[in-house]
Amino acid sequence: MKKKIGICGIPSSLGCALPGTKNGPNALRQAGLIGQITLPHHDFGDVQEPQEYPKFNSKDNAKHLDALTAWNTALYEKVEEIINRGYAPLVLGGDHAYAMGSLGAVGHHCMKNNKDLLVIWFDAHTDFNTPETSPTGNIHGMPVRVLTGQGPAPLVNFIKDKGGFLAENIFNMIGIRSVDEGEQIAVDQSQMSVFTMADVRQQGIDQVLETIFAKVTNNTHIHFSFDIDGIDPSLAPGVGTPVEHGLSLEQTQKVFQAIKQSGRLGSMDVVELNPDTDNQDQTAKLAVELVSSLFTE
Ligand SMILES: [Mn+2]
Repeated sequence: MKKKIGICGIPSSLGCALPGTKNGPNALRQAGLIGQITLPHHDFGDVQEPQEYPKFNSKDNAKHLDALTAWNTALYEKVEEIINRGYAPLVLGGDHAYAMGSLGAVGHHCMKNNKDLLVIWFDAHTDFNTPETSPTGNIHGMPVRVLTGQGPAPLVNFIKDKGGFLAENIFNMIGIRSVDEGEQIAVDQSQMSVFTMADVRQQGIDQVLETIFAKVTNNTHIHFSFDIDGIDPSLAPGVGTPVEHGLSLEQTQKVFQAIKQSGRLGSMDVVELNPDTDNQDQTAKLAVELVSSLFTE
């Protein structure tokens, strides 16, 4: 990366079922992430908990909608500030609901600067639910749908008012193996490129990465949304929503290598680390090793 890295944490787990992910930023820092980054960087600290915010009285099947909208607004503004000060944002979650604030700010920055945004969504889940299709009402299953224009009104309006929706065809998903029933219909009708674990097994990870990176030009800004649950839970047990039969260490490393070699990484989220379910910091240490590999010479 040519730019200096601007790190911030979002210590909240309101988008998922378990409370542990709010300690994700702290666990990543404790495991030595900042010290492992050898490129120029600055730690902007954690987003502060919003104290007063609008209440929407929404009847949607969407838990903590008011607070999550406020948290995402605060994160959006923090990421916007990091970008405006000339840094490439590295956001430490927190759960994946915070991709709305983070990727929202990145997306609008790319729109204003005529950059072609390409999102690599590394995940066990497509996160493409609406309140109608979600079995749980947990908003960390909805961020991609909200960013592309559907979902709970306060969140959809937040993205729309800040700068508009993102196009579906910029999303490239890897590691997918858990999609809810109604969500699957929407995924099939979407223009996203979704590579399931079955695709990875059939085509091989090299072919999958070749297909995705063929779209990268010298005007591409890659946003890497790294949900740790994309990795197999035997290697990364410390996540909020583990799903069996995920990406192996070698497959995961190949994804990271392809991103690094492209030279186009412009922003990143590291989400869903749950220290409560981790096994002696195994997952935090693995995440630090992988993430820091992108930010060294
Ligand atoms: Mn996710």
